[in-house]
Amino acid sequence: MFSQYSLPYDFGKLEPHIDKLTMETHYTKHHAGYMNNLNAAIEKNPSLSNKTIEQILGNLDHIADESLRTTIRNNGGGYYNHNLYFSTIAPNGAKTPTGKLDAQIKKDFGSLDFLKDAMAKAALSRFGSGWAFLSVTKDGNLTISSYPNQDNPLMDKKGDKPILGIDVWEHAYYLKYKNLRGDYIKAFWNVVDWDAVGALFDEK
Ligand code: MN3
Repeated sequence: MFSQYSLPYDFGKLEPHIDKLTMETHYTKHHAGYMNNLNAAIEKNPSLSNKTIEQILGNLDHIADESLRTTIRNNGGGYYNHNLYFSTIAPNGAKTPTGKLDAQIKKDFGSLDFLKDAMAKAALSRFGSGWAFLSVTKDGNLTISSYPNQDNPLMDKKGDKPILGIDVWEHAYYLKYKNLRGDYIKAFWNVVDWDAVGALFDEK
């Protein structure tokens, strides 16, 4: 059984950048919904029960039944993506990366601001619902990508591991920002905890 990343702070703590109702709905309804649907699908298909979520999403083609594969892709992807999202945002998180991640950002993007611009562009240009991710490649470089729905880099089998994701489904911002996705993305940078992102980079 998969469980949600447990949020170590109250839903209102990311105000004014991400409002309380959005955080609460996003975590207790959307994220919990993906997790519950994933667990229900796995309960009916015990062969998946001893696998990690990374193993499951990296081998979707091993699931023969098309309907089950779609269920796992959407809900397993949603479960994984939201665990990443909620575990890398925090009130009073580290405002800038340090150590190895900082060095790699400078090497691959020139500066943190260039990285933010590139990731914001990927998030803004995603038509409809989806995500923009910052990932580590198997060679240890950083790369930015964008995916529709709840897809993510694990599904590509290239060995990329996401370390930060911007959720650009409207449920992530519409209550406060309405149609202004760009304003939400700008606000998102205020709540990223670069220590959490750095820890994921280091454990790659
Ligand atoms: Mn979401």
